[in-house]
Formats: sequence, structure tokens, C-alpha cells
Amino acid sequence: MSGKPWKVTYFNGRGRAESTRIVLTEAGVPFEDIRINKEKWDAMKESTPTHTLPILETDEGIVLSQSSAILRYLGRRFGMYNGDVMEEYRIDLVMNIIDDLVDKILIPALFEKDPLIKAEKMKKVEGEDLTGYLKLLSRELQAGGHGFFVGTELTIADVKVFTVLENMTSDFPETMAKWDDLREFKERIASRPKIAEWIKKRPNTWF
Ligand SMILES: N[C@@H](CCC(=O)N[C@@H](CS)C(=O)NCC(=O)O)C(=O)O
Repeated sequence: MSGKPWKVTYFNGRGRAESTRIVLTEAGVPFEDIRINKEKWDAMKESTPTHTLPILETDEGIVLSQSSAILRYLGRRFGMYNGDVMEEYRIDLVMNIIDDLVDKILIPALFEKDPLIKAEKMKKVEGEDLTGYLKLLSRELQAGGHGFFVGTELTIADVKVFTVLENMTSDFPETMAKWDDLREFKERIASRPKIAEWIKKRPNTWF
């Protein structure tokens, strides 16, 4: 490592940056947790690699973009994207299930600006859309077989699922309470010592 400070830049939320923050935390890598407002973002957007947040500046001073690509980069560097071809496929599969859930189901409902339409959308998510995804996640967790989605150690897939389960537990508590295996998984990840310490000290934000 060349020793430049790692920097995670995102808005003031967990959102798509939290999995990067948690992977760095679990790897024992200190990082600057930079949280910016819309004004600052508008001023820097064009200079970022894909004009989106989060971005990660590495210890080599390289700026990386796209949350899943960032996770794979960190996973390869810190041993959380390991395994044979099939295991890497299954890590990708779980991460893509989460991307679909976030992009197609959660974001359109949670970030709806009209309160009446938002209430309708949230009802539909909870009543119809979530179940299929939770079934898929539960099936993949069982397929992992060792308390992780893939293999016997924490991978970037576990971290990505964990961050979304955190959000869903506060947004849809009644539905999430029915999924013992996913709840236990979330609690197990949250109680890993470095992650537990991070959760205690991170800013308390609504997303
Ligand atoms: N596929 C991208 C999506 C990134 C994305 O949509 N980021 C949002 C914040 S969650 C953003 O940059 N919004 C501000 C903008 O688009 O100007 C990723 O996973 O990083």
C-alpha cells in the first residue's frame, strides 16, 4: 500500500455507500468518511468517473466509481471476493438480486416525493413486491449453508445484503419480522466486533 488516505464520498446517508464503509471497516482499513450536500455535489459531479456517488479514493489516489464495482475491487484486495468460478458467480448473483430490489422496488417507493403516492407505493411494496425478493434471499442464504451467502467467510455479498436488510428492517418492520433467517443473519453481521463498533459511531441518518 502506498499509504494515501482512503476516502469514501457520498451524501449524508448509508445508502449505496454503506457497504463500502463496512467492507473497509471489516478489513481494518481506516478511511475518511466524507459526506457532502447537494450544492457540493453539483459542483463536483462532472469531475467524477461516472457522475454518480458513491466514489472511493484509494490508497493509490485512484478514484473509483459504481458501488458494486467498488465492492469487487475491495473484495479482491481484502479477501472478501474469493473462491472458485461458481462461488464468484454466486457472490455476483446475490449482489445483482440486491441491485434489482433497490433499483426497481425500494428507491421508487422510498424517494417518491408526493406523500399520497408514496403511501400507495409503500403499501404495494410491502404487500406484494418484497416477498418474492425475500424468498430469493432466504433461498440463497440456505444454499450458502454456513451462515453466509457464499462459502464460510464474510464476502462482499453478505455486506451488501446486510446494508439493505438494515434499511428494510426500519422501513418494513412487520414484514421483516417474519423472516427469522434473514433477521438472524443481519444480527450476526451487526455483531461482528469491528462492524458493531462502526454502527455505534457512524452518523444516525434516515437512509
Ligand atoms: N449504479 C450506481 C448508482 C449510483 C447512483 O444512482 N447514485 C446516486 C445516489 S444513491 C447519485 O449519484 N445521485 C446524484 C445524481 O445522480 O446526480 C452505483 O451503484 O453506484
